[in-house]
Amino acid sequence: MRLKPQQIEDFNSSRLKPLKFQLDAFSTIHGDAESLIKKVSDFRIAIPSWALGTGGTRFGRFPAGGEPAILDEKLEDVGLLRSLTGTADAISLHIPWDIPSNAFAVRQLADELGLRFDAVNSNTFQDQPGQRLSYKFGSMQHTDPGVRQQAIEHNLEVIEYGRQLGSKSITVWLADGSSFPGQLNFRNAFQNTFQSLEAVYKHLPEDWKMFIEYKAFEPNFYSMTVGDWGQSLLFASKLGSRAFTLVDLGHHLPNANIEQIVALLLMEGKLGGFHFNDSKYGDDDLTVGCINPYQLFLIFNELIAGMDERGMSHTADLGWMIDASHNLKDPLEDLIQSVDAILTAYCKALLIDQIKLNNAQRENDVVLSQELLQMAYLTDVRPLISEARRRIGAAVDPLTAYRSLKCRAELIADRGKASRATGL
Ligand SMILES: [Mn+2]
Repeated sequence: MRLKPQQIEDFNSSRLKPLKFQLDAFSTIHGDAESLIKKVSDFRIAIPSWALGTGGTRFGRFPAGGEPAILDEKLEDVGLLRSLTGTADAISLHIPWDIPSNAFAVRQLADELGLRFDAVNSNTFQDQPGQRLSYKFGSMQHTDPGVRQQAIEHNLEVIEYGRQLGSKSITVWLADGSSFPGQLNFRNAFQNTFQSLEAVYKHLPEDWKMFIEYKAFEPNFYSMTVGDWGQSLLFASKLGSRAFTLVDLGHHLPNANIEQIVALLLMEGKLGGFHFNDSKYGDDDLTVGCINPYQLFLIFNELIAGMDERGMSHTADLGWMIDASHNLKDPLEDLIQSVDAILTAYCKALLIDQIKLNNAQRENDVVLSQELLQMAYLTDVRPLISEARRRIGAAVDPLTAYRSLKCRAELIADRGKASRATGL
């Protein structure tokens, strides 16, 4: 399903008058909003190919109907998100769930839809049909050099697919670890993993980055070989200047101070990518900002301050991706809500007066420091986001547009009620 620019324009037309009124009110109270609107309209987020279908849990799966069953349909869905939001303009492929068997044709379709290819993702956490050796006891950490070599070769194959599509980075997330005390020699597991990562890193194209994603627990419950940002940073530092840590918001132990982690990784020039989602307990993969939007805002405060200090581009210098899984909601509605939450947190964090904050911190004015954050957080930035969207030809209210244009019904009519996404 593809939307015509006219459909978006028609949807927006009746909403422009109240929007203008809200924008004028904002400028009267807060001053000129032009630079904020510009930054929001420039922001871009990638969508993973596995988030377009219902993820389900290990207990059950309840498909939404009209799910994209093949890669072309996944691209079409992200194209739909791009038309509606203007912000979601890239797809992150998971290999082998989404192998681009005809890279030329896939690239052509992406060009037509105005999409980029974000980081490619390798998978050594499952055994695939016909695979020679099993990853049951890990992949890059494995005691058997043959298994490690197989995992290395898979990652090289993923890089090759990505290269054909114009990707510039690979994300490596390993399920490696142990579930029982005594099962694993931690030092050997680390060294084996490092040597395997190094073998992949040596073949990384010059203009590529490698992202090393950590996770505190699951599927292993006693130790994870890349279990936290310290371990990821250790691998990335040993590997070299093109290896970075990737932070997934759901991959920490409860109550971890993620904003502090982000601040320090940025300070060290080692934050490379970011996976957005939200959680109450563990890796819940819920809609971004649905549980703790204030934490998301605090994270963006550190991201912006850290990136500005290093002269980094908010748009291009970190890999932004939504990494969520949808069990109850229409996956596209969930992604629209996630994009909304990200832009809202980003825009609110842009409102923070960093000079005043720095002064208040220097003076140890705890109350004022907190107030400066909360004043920004409590400001309603929705009109700025709508205006940013209008300027890039997107819907001023993407969720309502998605519903009023009856997108899911059309997808079901095109693909059928039983169509199911590959992947999780
Ligand atoms: Mn992730």
